Amino acid sequence: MPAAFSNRLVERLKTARRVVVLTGAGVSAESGVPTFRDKDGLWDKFSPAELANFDAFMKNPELVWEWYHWRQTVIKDVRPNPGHVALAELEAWLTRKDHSFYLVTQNVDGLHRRAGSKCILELHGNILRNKCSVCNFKTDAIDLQLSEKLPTCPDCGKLLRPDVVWFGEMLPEFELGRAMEVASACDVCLSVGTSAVVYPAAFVPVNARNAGAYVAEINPEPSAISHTVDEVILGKSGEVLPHLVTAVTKAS
Ligand code: BJW
Ligand code: ZN
Repeated sequence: MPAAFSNRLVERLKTARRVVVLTGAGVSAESGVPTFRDKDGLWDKFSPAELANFDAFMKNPELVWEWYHWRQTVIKDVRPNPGHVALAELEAWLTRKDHSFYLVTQNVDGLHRRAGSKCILELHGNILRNKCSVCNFKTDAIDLQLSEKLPTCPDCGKLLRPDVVWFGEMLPEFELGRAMEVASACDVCLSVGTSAVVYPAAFVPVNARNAGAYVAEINPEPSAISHTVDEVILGKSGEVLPHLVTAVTKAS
């Protein structure tokens, strides 16, 4: 039995003209993609200092590539879960009414797009794309043969790297700007499957709340921003979201 959400949230979503959802790694957990900060999460076994910043990459690109190549392989083999699908259904329902929906995601796995979501702002990039570590070259995933040699840029010859945002790096300007803009102008904001400790992404629900939106969090445990939101729904997104979206879209 999934955790209960309030009638107030259902009513708010039914009448909302602008909805923003921030998602994090927890949304993909039920697809089999590891989260970062849970027990047994990625940061439990691997060190962000050695893997998720530019200096670490320059120091040991073989190690960083080996880790990202493994994660790319995991992600290619998984499928969207009912939580991803429910968010795509909510978007379709709002769009049919000419209302707006933005899915702001910290996830790099591309599962929201594969589930059918359209209006997505990827704040931390996409692990299935690569880019040059020096110039502006970007490419959709190339099949990396890491056993031979590290991939290099066809334009300048320097190392290619995954197109993700590491600690200390700026987020993509358009996506971040638009995310903050829509967060500050929405009626309802959902924060789903994120510990909400990483900034500036965590500003999305915080700014939405400060601007007067009704903010609800869906997570199996409280997050860093639980105390600031209107409603905390303790549960898995793959269980809560389908029920919530059905209650909003199917009832009259
Ligand atoms: C379920 C579930 C289920 C489980 N259903 N839920 C001090 C204060 C404020 C900010 C800073 C600071 N010091 C440094 C900063 C800035 C830093 C930051 O925020 N650090 C904090 C950690 C302290 N931020 C940055 O550096 C960002 N850039 C930036 O600020 O640029 C400007 C600047 C530049 C230079 C100097 C200063 C400023 C960039 C952040 C990049 C984050 N990158 C990563 C890796 C991406 C690539 C990759 O995938 O390898 O992004 S780190 C990692 O954390 C990843 C995630 O997107 C991100 C957020 O994690 P998320 O998604 O919340 O996952 P978890 O694991 O934390 O949580 C999962 C949740 O799901 C849990 O709560 C579970 O309970 C739940 N869950 N099962 C629903 N079934
Ligand atoms: Zn280059």
